[in-house]
Amino acid sequence: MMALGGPKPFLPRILLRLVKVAVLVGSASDLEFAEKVRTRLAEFGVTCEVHVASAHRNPEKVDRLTRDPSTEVFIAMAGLSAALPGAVAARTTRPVIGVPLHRGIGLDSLLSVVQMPPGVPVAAVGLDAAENAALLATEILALKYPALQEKLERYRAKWREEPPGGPA
Ligand code: AIR
Repeated sequence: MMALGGPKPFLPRILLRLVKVAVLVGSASDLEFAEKVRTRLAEFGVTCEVHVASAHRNPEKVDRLTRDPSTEVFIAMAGLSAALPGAVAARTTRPVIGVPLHRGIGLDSLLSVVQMPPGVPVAAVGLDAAENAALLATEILALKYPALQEKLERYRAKWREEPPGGPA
């Protein structure tokens, strides 16, 4: 909540477009979930880059992407043995949001993302919860870009009035 009477948060649209979220998916077959993230972030004026980079099939690419100093938040998604969020978290101290995808039995990817060892956290959302990942990324970015905080407040207020399944 913004302090009453405090300075008006202001960030020109053009600058918000420079805010960088990197979305990594383990396979091209996961791209529909990356598009859900892109769509939700776009509602807040935040852009993202999407990359197909598997922790097991393209570890060098994962390595290169995590070294990009301009990325502020990572969202990593994979199904089956979903090592990708953890592999990203192992290489950066910037926030990593992990989305386990329900491609096998579900528990496989869920536990792979949630059960990180001490010292290497991943902020795990639910199975296939791409939209929550986008919202969480926006909340993290809002700590640095106050204009996003206002947008989040408006989004939440609207959501209370019109929940996705219709009025309660
Ligand atoms: N995957 C790819 N490399 C490592 C893992 N865990 C995951 C992908 C995808 C699933 O394996 O994230 O959800 C199946 O990939 P594909 O390419 O066979 O469709």
